[in-house]
Amino acid sequence: MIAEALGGSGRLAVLTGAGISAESGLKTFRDPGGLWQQYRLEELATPEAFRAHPERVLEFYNMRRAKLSEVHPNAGHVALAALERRLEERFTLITQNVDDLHERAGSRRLLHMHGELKNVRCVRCAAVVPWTAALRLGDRCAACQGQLRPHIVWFGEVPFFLDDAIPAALAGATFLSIGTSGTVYPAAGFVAAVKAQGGLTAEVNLEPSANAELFDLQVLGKAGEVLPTVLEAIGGAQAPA
Ligand code: BV8
Ligand code: ZN
Repeated sequence: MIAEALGGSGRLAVLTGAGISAESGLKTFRDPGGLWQQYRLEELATPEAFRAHPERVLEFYNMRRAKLSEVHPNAGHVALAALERRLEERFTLITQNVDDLHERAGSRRLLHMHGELKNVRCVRCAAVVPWTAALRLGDRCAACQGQLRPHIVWFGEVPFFLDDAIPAALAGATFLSIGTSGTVYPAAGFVAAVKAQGGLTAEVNLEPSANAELFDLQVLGKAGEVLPTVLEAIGGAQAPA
């Protein structure tokens, strides 16, 4: 059983993808009806797209930022926050998601490797600024007057925390992947990195991911239904810190 396997006194690194927010009402990217079936990724989620059609790109992220006020964390987000409170510094949550549902559920040891919808960034001085309204062309950085852009890692850009916090979280840890298709690198390579160090790997996903063969354990099901039981059992099986 996954809980006994993941229990113990070691550290746990969790990677989440769009699947964990699906039951909250946010679209995934690659499932039927997902964002990349409705829109062309190349026209919205690349630096080239922002240079060529800035208004179109800003509108896409404005729409997704506005949607956040209509959704709430689900039982999967809540279960992860509860496990964090139990494991404390032995726990790290790495998310590819740009929504804010993990933090609203109470997660704090959280790394947004692909950025956050609720922040924007200056293209000139890289200052990061909280932003809840629509972002318009002409909205400028208060410090240097540079154009503000979504604080999102687009395809071809380097994700955050790869130099320090993510390798530290993965080193010697057990790895649990939740609700991600395993198609976007470097995140899709984390499971191989953990396995190369001898760590145990598990995934919770609706369907097997593209790199399913790299997981020692697999639980197929909806994150919001599976995680409360599985994570409670993992927390219970952990030795005290
Ligand atoms: C980089 C932000 C260099 C914007 C995103 C060829 C081969 C290999 C790699 C490449 C290649 N060509 C290019 C690359 C690199 C490229 C890449 O991987 N491309 C792929 C597509 C081939 N990667 C990059 O460009 C990255 N940068 O490589 O920099 C570098 C790197 C390291 C060191 C030095 C240099 C940048 C990638 C960041 C891209 N940004 N988006 C936005 O949000 O608008 S990626 C986008 O996909 C999302 O942000 C998301 O984070 C990411 C992953 O998607 P998933 O979360 O997995 O979602 P998906 O829909 O695919 O899957 C959902 C899953 O949930 C499914 O499995 C489904 O079954 C499951 N599910 C559904 N419902 C539920 C559920 N599970 C549980 N419960 C449910 N209820
Ligand atoms: Zn600036």
